[in-house]
Parts: sequence; structure tokens; C-alpha cells
Amino acid sequence: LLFIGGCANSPAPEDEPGNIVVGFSQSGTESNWRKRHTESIREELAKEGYEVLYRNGFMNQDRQIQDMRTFIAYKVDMIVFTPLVEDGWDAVLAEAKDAGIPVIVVDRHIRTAEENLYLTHIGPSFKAEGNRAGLYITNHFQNSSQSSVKILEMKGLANTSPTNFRSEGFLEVISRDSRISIEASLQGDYIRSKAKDVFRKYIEENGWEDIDVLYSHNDEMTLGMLEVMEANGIVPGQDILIVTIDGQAEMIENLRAGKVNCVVECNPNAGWYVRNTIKRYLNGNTIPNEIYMPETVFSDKGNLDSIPPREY
Ligand code: GYE
Repeated sequence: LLFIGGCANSPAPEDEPGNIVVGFSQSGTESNWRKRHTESIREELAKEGYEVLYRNGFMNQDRQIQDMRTFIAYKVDMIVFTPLVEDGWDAVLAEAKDAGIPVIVVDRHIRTAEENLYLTHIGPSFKAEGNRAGLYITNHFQNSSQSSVKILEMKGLANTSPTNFRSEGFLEVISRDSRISIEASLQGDYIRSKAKDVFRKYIEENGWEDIDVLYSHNDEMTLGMLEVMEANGIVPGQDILIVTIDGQAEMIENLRAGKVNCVVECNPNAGWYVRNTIKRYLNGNTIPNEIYMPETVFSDKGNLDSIPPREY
């Protein structure tokens, strides 16, 4: 079991890496980004010698809650969990707390009625990602004589912090230029086929000629929309300026080919941070409530030759 004491000179006998069991509940496998995120965490925890019990929730919250209950029943030492949505976790987190099992929330944020139901949250700043996407657009049109700039926003899954913050951060920046506005916001749930269908339907009904910019909350949805554009004679990156989030390898190729204009990185490599946090916690260190991961942006206005190789 877990050593929670703060005295560095008297390590508990249980505090041996081989004895630590971590339950890792992932929300799904909807994107290459997510697959890399899962691998990153599993790889790093294995390096530390922790035993990892892994469960995939397949984008079903009830299933994810069931997975966490299984970990509690197994009396794991620690739960790492990447929540599908923001709300609805209070009961299972209280059960983990009663069982004395610390929980680390990774990637998306959660909202709980009671405080201290989990140890910490580790993830990127989704608001900063939205800001960066907005900045690319305001910079791009800064010296243009165009009197209006209309944006189609393809949102990720509702009731998730990346979706809310990516919208909020984006709006915050584009609202500085009164010519720029969101013409339509569609919902693609971070899923390629969903965004493809929703976008196809949108242009069937509204045409696309009014749209100057596509702002897409993730690469998988952008890939689906690129297929629709190409099938409809729209030249992506030219007829419509494209800003997308994540930075999957395939999207970096599209950026180099001029099919998309700006890729805001979302860093999936959470593994090292999770590993380090668990280790520090087991050693009795105080853990901050929020741990941010660094990220950057790649665009046709930057140096395309210096983009680090992608492993996702
Ligand atoms: O951008 C997307 C994935 O929650 C930040 O979820 C994550 C998002 C990521 O499906 O590709």
C-alpha cells in the first residue's frame, strides 16, 4: 500500500517501485493524439517499474466510472484518469477517497462540488491554445483590406474543458478585430467521421463561399473536413484558411504541403509528468494543484523546417 508520510529518512517498506500498482482509466481512442497520450503514460510508468492496470472507456462515461470502481475494488495504490467530460465524477471520486486511493486527473479538467477529491490535474493550457489559434488569424488579416472575415468553427465534444477553453481563448483574441466574426459553430465531438458529416451537410445547405477561415478544435476533425473540401472543389489552405489543433504527423505534412495554414500544438506526452508526479508524491513531496505542460505553434509564417519529428 501507499506511503503518504512526509519523512524522507524513514521510507516505508511498501514504498518499493515494484509494489506500486497504478490503475489508468483512459477516456477513449478517438484520435491519433489520444493513442499517443495513452502510450506516453504507459511507457513512462513502465520505466518506473510500476504495475499498470489499463482500461479504455471507449468514450462512455458510465464505462469509465465502472473501470475506476474496478480499480478501487482491486485496491490499487493510485488512479490516473483522463476524464471524458467535465461533470459527473463526484461519486466515484468520493469512493476512491474513502478507500484512501489518490487520483491524478490528466488532460481534460473536471468540475466537482466538493474540493480535494483528487490530488492534482496535469495537462496543457487549452485556453492558451485557443489564444494562439486566434492570434494566427488576427495577425494574418492585420494588413488586409478585407472588410469582413467569417469563421466556421468546428467544436470538439461538449461539456469538456478543451472545447470550452479553445472556444473562449479564441474568441478573446479575435474579438479585438471587429471585422472578424464566427459565422457558424458546428459540433464534431473530436471525431473525424462526425465532423465530415456535419460539415458536408452544412455546405449542402449554406454553401461555403461566405467562409474565409476554418477553426477546428482537433486534427482528426480537420482531416474529415479536408476530404469534404477536396470533393467539393474547395482548395484547402487557399480558398479557406485553416487553423487546427493537435499537431499529428499527418497534419504537419498537410501544413508543409500548404493545405493547412496553422497547427496549434497540443502536447500528448503527459507520461513523464505523470510519472514524476507519482514519484514525488510517494516520496512525500507536496504536489501543486495544477501542472501545466508546455506547447507551441507551427504555421506557414514560421520555420517549417524546424518542427520536431512527431510520434503521433
Ligand atoms: O485535442 C483531441 C482529443 O482532450 C486535449 O481530445 C484532448 C483532445 C485532443 O480527442 O485530439
